[in-house]
Amino acid sequence: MFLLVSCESPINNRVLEGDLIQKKVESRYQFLGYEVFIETKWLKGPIGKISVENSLLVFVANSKGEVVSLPQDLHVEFYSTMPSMGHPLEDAGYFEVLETGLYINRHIVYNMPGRWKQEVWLVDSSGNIVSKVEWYESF
Ligand SMILES: [Cu+2]
Repeated sequence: MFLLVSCESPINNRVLEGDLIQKKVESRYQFLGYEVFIETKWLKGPIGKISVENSLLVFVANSKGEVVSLPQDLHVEFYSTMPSMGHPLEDAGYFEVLETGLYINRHIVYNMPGRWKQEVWLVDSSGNIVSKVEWYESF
């Protein structure tokens, strides 16, 4: 598993859904093997409740920190599991393009509260996961 832990970024405190234009990403995860970096921001949640759809925003940046679109043949997917109990989340949703380099998934559903291993996958046009980032959150 690949994991780069980034520090809490000032960008996380500034982003609102109505004000999404960011040209620099200062701290981020890298998809190892690719010059593709992401920063994530929960716009809603996360809440471990089956009745709640959570929203995750992903910024994609190049090695200079400029927000850019994903390479044409690649897309991102979300996934999560609860390691202590060995099950996945209820619904991983799907990402939509919001604007250049900004992807939003508004349909992430967890079936219970607890400690979750969150993943964002970099997926090619054949559906192969070519790289991933992961982090843990308790909620
Ligand atoms: Cu569980």
